Amino acid sequence: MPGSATTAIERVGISFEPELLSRFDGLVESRGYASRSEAIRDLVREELLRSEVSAGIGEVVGTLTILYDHERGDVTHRLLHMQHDHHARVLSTLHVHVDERNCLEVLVLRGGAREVKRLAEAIRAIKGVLYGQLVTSKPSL
Ligand code: NI
Repeated sequence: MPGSATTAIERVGISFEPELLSRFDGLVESRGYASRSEAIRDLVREELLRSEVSAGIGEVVGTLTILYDHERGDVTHRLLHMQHDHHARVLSTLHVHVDERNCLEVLVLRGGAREVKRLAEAIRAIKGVLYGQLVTSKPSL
């Protein structure tokens, strides 16, 4: 990448039981990794991310996908107010009218890991929201 600093690489040795290594090699091949190292690095990043997000550490970016029945109670009104109350964390929304009653919405969120998780839980808990799934990442890994 132009302008980016050269990243130093440190080598480590990892011991595997043959059975575990064989299964891991199967995963490396099925996912199309060029090397075991690249696969291990991705797994480590993923686990660090999961651990830090679940501990509420740092800033996250992510999406909350929800499905709701817009005919149910005042769900549309509540969703709108919730998003305006947290306008600094809701960067964008995509709304699709799935059928006569159901709406699919994808919210792009950014903020502290704990706050984003709480906001997602609060939205998920609104009566009429039938499904909600939060996917988060760090702004950089
Ligand atoms: Ni709709």
